[in-house]
Amino acid sequence: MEAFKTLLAMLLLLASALCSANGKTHEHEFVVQATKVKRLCKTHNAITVNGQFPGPTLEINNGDTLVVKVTNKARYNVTIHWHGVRQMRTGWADGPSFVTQCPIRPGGSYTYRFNVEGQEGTLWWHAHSSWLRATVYGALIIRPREEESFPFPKPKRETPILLGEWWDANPIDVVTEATRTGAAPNVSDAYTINGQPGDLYKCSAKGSVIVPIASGETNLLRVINAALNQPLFFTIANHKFTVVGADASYLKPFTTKVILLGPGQTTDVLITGDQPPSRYYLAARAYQSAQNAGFDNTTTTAILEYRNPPHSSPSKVKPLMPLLPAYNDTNIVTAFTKSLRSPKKVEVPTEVDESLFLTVGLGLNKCPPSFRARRCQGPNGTRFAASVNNVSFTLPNNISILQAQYLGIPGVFTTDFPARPPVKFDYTGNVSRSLWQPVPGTKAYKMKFGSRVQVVLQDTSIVTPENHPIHLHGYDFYIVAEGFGNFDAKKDTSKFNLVDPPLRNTVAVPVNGWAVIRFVADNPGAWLMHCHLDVHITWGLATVFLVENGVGKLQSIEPPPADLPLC
Ligand SMILES: *[C@@H]1O[C@H](CO)[C@@H](O)[C@H](O)[C@H]1NC(C)=O
Ligand SMILES: *[C@@H]1O[C@H](CO)[C@@H](O)[C@H](O)[C@H]1NC(C)=O
Ligand SMILES: *[C@@H]1O[C@H](CO)[C@@H](O)[C@H](O)[C@H]1NC(C)=O
Ligand SMILES: *[C@@H]1O[C@H](CO)[C@@H](O)[C@H](O)[C@H]1NC(C)=O
Ligand SMILES: *[C@@H]1O[C@H](CO)[C@@H](O)[C@H](O)[C@H]1NC(C)=O
Ligand SMILES: *[C@@H]1O[C@H](CO)[C@@H](O)[C@H](O)[C@H]1NC(C)=O
Ligand SMILES: *[C@@H]1O[C@H](CO)[C@@H](O)[C@H](O)[C@H]1NC(C)=O
Ligand SMILES: *[C@@H]1O[C@H](CO)[C@@H](O)[C@H](O)[C@H]1NC(C)=O
Ligand SMILES: [Cu+2]
Repeated sequence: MEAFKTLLAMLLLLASALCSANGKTHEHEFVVQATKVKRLCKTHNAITVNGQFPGPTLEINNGDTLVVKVTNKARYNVTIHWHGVRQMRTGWADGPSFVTQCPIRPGGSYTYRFNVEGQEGTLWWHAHSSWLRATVYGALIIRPREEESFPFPKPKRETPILLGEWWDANPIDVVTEATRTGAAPNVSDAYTINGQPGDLYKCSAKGSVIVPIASGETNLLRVINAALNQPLFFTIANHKFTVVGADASYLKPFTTKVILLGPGQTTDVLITGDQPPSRYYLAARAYQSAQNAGFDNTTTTAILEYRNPPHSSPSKVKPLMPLLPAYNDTNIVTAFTKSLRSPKKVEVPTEVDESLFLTVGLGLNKCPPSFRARRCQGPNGTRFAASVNNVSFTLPNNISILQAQYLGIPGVFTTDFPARPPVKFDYTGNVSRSLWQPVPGTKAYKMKFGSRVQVVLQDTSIVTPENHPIHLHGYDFYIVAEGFGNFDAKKDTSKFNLVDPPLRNTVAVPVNGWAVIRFVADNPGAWLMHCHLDVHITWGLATVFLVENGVGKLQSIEPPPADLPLC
């Protein structure tokens, strides 16, 4: 029997290898381990991949297959998510713990196998278990197929720019403390560029990241917001960006001085060495839309340094600092977001089979009678919560949702997730206190294969309005409209861009506003949709779309890999 199973697994492997015979296969080993990392004058035992921080950059071409064996030598459960990869029929390789797999336990391993097809640009990978992604992340670069080229002049150099968030503490302790007290977690102590805080922080100048450029050349920066909890503005002194892509889809190029990335989002920009040869800071700092909430108000920098051969670098010059938008400059965010367009007319579903209206926002739970006061240190003795349509999502802890769905195991989740808010109210107004307490649940929303789906994501002002970066696993979607206040189908539908909207995997829902996305449910599986501020997913701002198998030959999820971790 075992031998038969092994044979079957090998045959399946062979079959999937043949299916993706167009591209190359890249094999990698990731060892998740504690590594000494010195930042802000102190040495921490950070969890890293292969001892690198940030982790290894994966470089592939469109159409290639990735095979990554992850071995867990750390003391925490871990999983890896390939952020933005569509995972067509390979949901077992998506990674969110207890959604598509049980975690890889300390000492265990799991091999993620998947093909990347029809996506070009910059994605990334990160841990999807507790707050491990604070230090477990890296870039995933997808270049055009070998016989094809970029839809812009070939850049002279390409540099990944990973924006991160650093705690002068163990991030797992930070989230554990918040879960215990019910209060907001401690804010970070630094932002980082490629793992380094830069010149404006104590003990950090020596490690400052240098981004080389030469006069006249045009280079590609692949900017990734890997921060846990903070949307970030990013800019360079005296230079302009030409935005050419986001979330591994190309955009109609436009120029701007500053870009905004919510956690999870990527943006590809071209920069040209058209300034006097010198040194210029690249800088990132917070866009903070929540009111009365503490945030990390520091600025991370790297240095754009002109290196014009045969002369050596002007390394002694003090770099020029750019102006950054004010932390609350929502107008800049709106102007930037409105500039994003697909390069040409795209196929957006014009009819809709599934129409969902989802409120996304925070909540406060009353202190349960059995809890001591020290466990209710949220505002006025409450505990922080968050929800989608008033359901505060709780993960299973003994099986993944995908396994339960695949094997037909009942009692793990229910499929009664509401397609609209259970109570209608003035979402962005002065919301009555009686509406502030969401209800915990593991509820999923089922949809038929091939459904044309529209989701209205509506921010609420409960506790505070806030810009929420909402990420959908397994899909890219078109953002057909965004606005402020309450979405009004009568008034707003006529403004939808069904011609050239941007295609993304994460939408930054405007603070006290809404966004409308559309996609075709052509990928069967269990797909997490959640706020990519880790503090909010910790509080329950998530739900799961269960996309059923279709009837066609390539419309069913593949069988689970033999080494899928079990609980
Ligand atoms: C959070 O911040 C408080 C106040 O600075 C500090 O006492 C506490 O140790 C911090 N918690 C963690 C887990 O670092
Ligand atoms: C953020 O820090 C700057 C100094 O870098 C200060 O001027 C500003 O008041 C701070 N803003 C907030 C909201 O803390
Ligand atoms: C931004 O915050 C400053 C104070 O830090 C305040 O004066 C200003 O009015 C705020 N701007 C907006 C648009 O809220
Ligand atoms: C806490 O209570 C005070 C006094 O009743 C009130 O003014 C404040 O709005 C409350 N804060 C929250 C977040 O509920
Ligand atoms: C998992 O746990 C739930 C609730 O804790 C329980 O009802 C269910 O039977 C368990 N399922 C499995 C497969 O162990
Ligand atoms: C919000 O409504 C409450 C009553 O529900 C009222 O006491 C409060 O003053 C209102 N706040 C504002 C800013 O209108
Ligand atoms: C959420 O559900 C709880 C419990 O039924 C209720 O008290 C609360 O008003 C609901 N809130 C919203 C926004 O629907
Ligand atoms: C690690 O995962 C296992 C399931 O595989 C689970 O039972 C255990 O509680 C997890 N440990 C932690 C610390 O979350
Ligand atoms: Cu959020």
